[in-house]
Amino acid sequence: MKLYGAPNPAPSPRRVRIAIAEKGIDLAETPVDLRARAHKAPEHLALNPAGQVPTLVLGDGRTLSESVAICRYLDALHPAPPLFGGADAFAVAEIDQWIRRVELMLMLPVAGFWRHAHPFTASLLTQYKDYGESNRAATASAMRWFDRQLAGRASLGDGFSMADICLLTTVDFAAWIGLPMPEECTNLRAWHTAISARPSAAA
Ligand SMILES: N[C@@H](CCC(=O)N[C@@H](CS)C(=O)NCC(=O)O)C(=O)O
Repeated sequence: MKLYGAPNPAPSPRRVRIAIAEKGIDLAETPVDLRARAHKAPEHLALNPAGQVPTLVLGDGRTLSESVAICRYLDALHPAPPLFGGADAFAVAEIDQWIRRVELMLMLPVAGFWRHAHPFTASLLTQYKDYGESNRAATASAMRWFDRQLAGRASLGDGFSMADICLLTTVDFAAWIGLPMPEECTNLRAWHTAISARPSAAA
């Protein structure tokens, strides 16, 4: 297997590296130079038609190119420790639910700000700055919502899971692009401190 990715602060490849670290899988990442637009080169597009990272290429040439799908595949190959709920039907569904909420409620406005308001992406598309800036408030509002959900909880589901990995990488990327956690998000901050202390978070 070959895993293509990019170093931090890119959040999606980091999800896979954290999952790999949690499971102790021996799989190094081959970096794709995003600044040089290597992810849009024909060789990479042939592996990942979205022109993004991460991308996993199996020994037989089949590919996976969504971070959560890659982690789900690795979880099936290396079930311990389970990151997607293992054999517990409710846990599996609950983790799916949280991952979807992270993607749709938080990652979407973070990505909207990154693409349409951040100077680093200005040369890549026509930016609609008003739309981009509107994602500041949407991101803060989503973080406050997660903060409320995390009251009295150490993880999104019942124990550390892929959902926590998705939230961690999104919150960290948001902070890097200038969308920090609102001051009053004490539950989210406590969760973030605890999850960041796991050795895998250094990935
Ligand atoms: N849904 C994808 C998102 C992947 C993604 O946005 N990757 C970023 C790096 S974190 C990327 O390749 N950006 C370059 C681009 O979209 O052109 C996943 O989770 O795998």
